[in-house]
Amino acid sequence: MNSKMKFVRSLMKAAALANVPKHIDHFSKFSPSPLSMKQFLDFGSTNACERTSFVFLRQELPVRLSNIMKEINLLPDRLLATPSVQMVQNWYIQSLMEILDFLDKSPDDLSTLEMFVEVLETIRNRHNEVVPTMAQGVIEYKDTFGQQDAVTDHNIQYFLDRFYTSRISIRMLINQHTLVFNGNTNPAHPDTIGCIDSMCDVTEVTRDAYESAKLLCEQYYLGAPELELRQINVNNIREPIQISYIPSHLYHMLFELFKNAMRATIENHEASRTLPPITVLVALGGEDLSIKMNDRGGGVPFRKTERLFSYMYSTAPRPSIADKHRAPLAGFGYGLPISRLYARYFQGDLQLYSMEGHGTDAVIHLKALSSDSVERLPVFNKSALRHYKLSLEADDWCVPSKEPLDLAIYRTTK
Ligand code: W6P
Repeated sequence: MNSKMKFVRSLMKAAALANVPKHIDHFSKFSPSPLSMKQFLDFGSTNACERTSFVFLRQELPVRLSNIMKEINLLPDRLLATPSVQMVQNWYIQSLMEILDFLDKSPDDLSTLEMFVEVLETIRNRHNEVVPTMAQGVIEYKDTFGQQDAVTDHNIQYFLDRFYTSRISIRMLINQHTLVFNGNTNPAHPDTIGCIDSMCDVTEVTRDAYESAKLLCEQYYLGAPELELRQINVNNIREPIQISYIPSHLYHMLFELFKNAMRATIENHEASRTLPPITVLVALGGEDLSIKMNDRGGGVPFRKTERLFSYMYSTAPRPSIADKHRAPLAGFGYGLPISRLYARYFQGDLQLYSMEGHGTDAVIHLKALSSDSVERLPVFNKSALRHYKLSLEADDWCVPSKEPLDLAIYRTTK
């Protein structure tokens, strides 16, 4: 490329960049359209139409991107200005522009559809490191402005829960389109459409996740607790428990829970020669599929359980390379909060019930029926805006005093 062409290119890029805020304003006026499991499956089944999927995505992806970009812009300046958050914001701008390029292209050109798949793959790769990069931004913020206060913690929690949910949903759309229309079906799993398995065997995924966590656990400690797995299928005792679900999401959640349960069990039984097993119960009812994982790892004080899901509390500097062999099996990462987002993404949830002195129950609730499995998506609207504009009100509960009671205060008024 000669220098004149380079100059013209840079002018064009600057012009495109200048228009980005207008596009964000336009597309953020639309609400994201949540898809049901059935709609995902239909997009990828025999009557799948790449053209239809393309036309849907070139609108829906800018809508989801723009909705969350509005919220990024509302972050406190001190966080927004960190190099990490700036980098993430630039990835979003770049990706939005690349999709907008398709708005004036004909869906009937095969080359358009081919290029679109390539661009989606580029975008997916560009955003691979968003989670650790945002975590780095939170660290930079904490380093500069000191440790957590309740208001900042609440606001960061609110934003990151929505931001990561949006990211999960955008990656889901990209994965479905690229997997379904790249023509490679997986012969080992005839029931999978893209990354969804319409016959996802929950017990099988549970065993897989246990085995991987066990291998990791055995690398750090001398052994690992055994697994005791039971299942209850109300509809038919003998039938395997299968639902329409994304096996990789389920695996992610279970792997995270197993690591935590194993670490707690081992660290709580260092003095004894035997380890209590981790017990898992999978129950399928008419509406819910629930997975309860119990450990006897001594539990967590009730006061501290909320922290296990806090992005602010759980961001510690990543272990350096030199420390890698000593990196703990679990804890201090975004594993738990993000696992809960995966569960909530299709209208489920993930909850912890801990009894200090005994152990912990971790429960994943999922929808048993694909008709109930619908994406749960953040939308940027007045109500969301209020969350960012309003810095939390002053606390309206008394602070217990640790000072000895001074009766003189009763003679003063408010
Ligand atoms: C603990 C802490 C924890 C978190 C998540 C899952 C299981 C456990 N057990 O002690």
